[in-house]
Amino acid sequence: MWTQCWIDYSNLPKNSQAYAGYFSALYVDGFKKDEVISTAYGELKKAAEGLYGCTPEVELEVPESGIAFIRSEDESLGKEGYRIHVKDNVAFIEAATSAAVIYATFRLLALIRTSALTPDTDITEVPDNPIRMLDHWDNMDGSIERGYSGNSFFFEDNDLVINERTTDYARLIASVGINAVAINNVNVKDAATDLVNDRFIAKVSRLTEIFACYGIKMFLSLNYAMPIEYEPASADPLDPAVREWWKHKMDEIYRAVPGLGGFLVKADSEGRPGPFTYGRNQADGANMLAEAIKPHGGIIIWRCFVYNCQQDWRDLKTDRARAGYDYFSSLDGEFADNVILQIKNGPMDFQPREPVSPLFGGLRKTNQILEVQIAQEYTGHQIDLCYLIPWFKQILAFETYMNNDPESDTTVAGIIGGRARKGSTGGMVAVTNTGNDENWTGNDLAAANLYGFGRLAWDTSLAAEDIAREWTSLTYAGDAEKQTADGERAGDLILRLLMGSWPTYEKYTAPLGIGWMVKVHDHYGPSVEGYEYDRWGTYIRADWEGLGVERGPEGTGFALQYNGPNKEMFSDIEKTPDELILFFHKTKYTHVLHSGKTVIQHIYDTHFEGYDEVLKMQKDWQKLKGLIDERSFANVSERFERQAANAREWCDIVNSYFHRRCGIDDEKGRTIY
Ligand code: GCW
Repeated sequence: MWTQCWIDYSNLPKNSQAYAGYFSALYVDGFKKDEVISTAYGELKKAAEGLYGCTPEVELEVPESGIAFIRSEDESLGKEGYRIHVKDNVAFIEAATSAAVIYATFRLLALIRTSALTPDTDITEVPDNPIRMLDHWDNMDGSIERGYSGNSFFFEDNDLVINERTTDYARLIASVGINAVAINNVNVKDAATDLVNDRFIAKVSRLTEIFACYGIKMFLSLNYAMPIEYEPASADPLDPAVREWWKHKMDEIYRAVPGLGGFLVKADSEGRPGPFTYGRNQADGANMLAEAIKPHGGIIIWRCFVYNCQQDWRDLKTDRARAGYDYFSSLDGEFADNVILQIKNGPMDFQPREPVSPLFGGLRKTNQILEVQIAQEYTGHQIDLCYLIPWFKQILAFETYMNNDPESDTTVAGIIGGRARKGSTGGMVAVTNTGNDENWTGNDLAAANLYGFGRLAWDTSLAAEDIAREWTSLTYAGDAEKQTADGERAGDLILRLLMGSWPTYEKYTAPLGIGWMVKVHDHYGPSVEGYEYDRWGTYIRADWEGLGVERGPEGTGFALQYNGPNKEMFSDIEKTPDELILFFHKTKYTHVLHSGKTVIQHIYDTHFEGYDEVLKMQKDWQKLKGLIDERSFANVSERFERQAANAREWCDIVNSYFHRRCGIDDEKGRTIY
């Protein structure tokens, strides 16, 4: 069996009796009784049974106490927004669509379970992002690319799996406002190509229906090269035969799966085929598919993760960081309306710290989705604790200076939320951290990233700390209120660990924005020069004098891809923020940072501190013994043990590598192994 994470209703919240009355009746007005409304009712029933052992009666009039779903004509709520308010003993959910009722129901239950619903509650929430999506990198053999929580629950032995867990998953992600999911790896290989063929299409269709009950659109990753295997024997996007083939294919797919949201495409990247093979550009490829899918109302999500992965070490001009902008910025405005470009948060690849991709603010006439990764590929494989929401908040807040219009919101959040340009659309997607482990996310605490991503994508103004507090209260419920021996609330302790975890992780791993000092391919544990000597060349350029890649005007020129003040800031080593200095500049070990420390002393200090902080987290967690659920306690204890060993290794290897490289001693005289 598997856990229910933050929507487990077996644990009564504080003051819970005060809310019992809401679960006595449900009244529905103005909605057709479709499967989505039934799902919302089902959820209320589940909660009522779990929390109070009762079943809400469906009544034909507004009950004296209970919950009421009311269809609203208020246009400002849009398709997904809702109002929750309390009058007398009734909690009202007003919304224009049944999908919005689902989101509101989960919200209402969260308010109740955290004792936050009061007689004065009156909240209206409309999501900031039109698309709030999770991408699975699940393969059909059941493995997951960059998966750290078991195998896929969608696929096994080259077949689709549909069972109770599928529904539980839909429920879990709908509860935090997710409205789209792509179920298969963007590297579409072998049997996965057949997801759109007769072999699997009926099961694909059933899956879309399960998600649809929760208001979620399902997507598939598509094999761009598919027509090569058929009559056109080509994937040239401008070849009429190929275009025809796709039109027929899309007709056929949508006949069988009318509810499909569309397709996600990785082309011309890391060995995947794409339009470049035929001398065409990325817009040619995306627009061909967009045209074919248009009659069916689907969308094409086209990834911008296109770069040359075999750069020669002697080549100082080619720069992987430049690639996205180089390939896509000149195509701005050429993509069809039903194409959305999916852009990774940074110009490289989900490092613990990177600058924001200059495509945000570089593209002015193109729909954009921000892609982040909650699968902890470079942030500790869900062994190490790394609550990523504070990092995502910084990315969203980045001012791109896209235009000079003071009226438009040109932060990343504004661009993807469609507020920077009239008529644009977009959103946020995370490469998901889920698998078939009992607790879904490997480390119990990694579920805070799944929860947090959904909540943040819904409301980008939420504080990372508030999200973590909410998650902690919902997950540990009554236990969160207990006190440790030294008088700290258990929930506060967990919150403290979450909030400190990303800064700690950054400290003991790759400093000052350099990234990439990980073991090659596997990406867990340190290997300072691993990628320096790999065919998959991604360089840190360390020598006896300093380290970092020069990306200013004298170097690769990457810094020049930014607008106005950002371009100036990143071009100048003196103005570049400390945390990104090695990303942008080849920097001497003796260079004095804004913090007042030299680069080398910063490296020593942060690595020692980071390791110490992990030991402290591990010790703090032990204070929860006997206070929280035993399974969860043991799960995280075991993870902390491994994290401590990992942090020790990082600290020793990084410090000794740089000590030997530069010969400068630690000011504090600590032993460096
Ligand atoms: O982060 C890198 C991963 C690859 C992944 C690729 C991508 C799915 O190391 O495993 O492939 O990015 O985003 O396409």
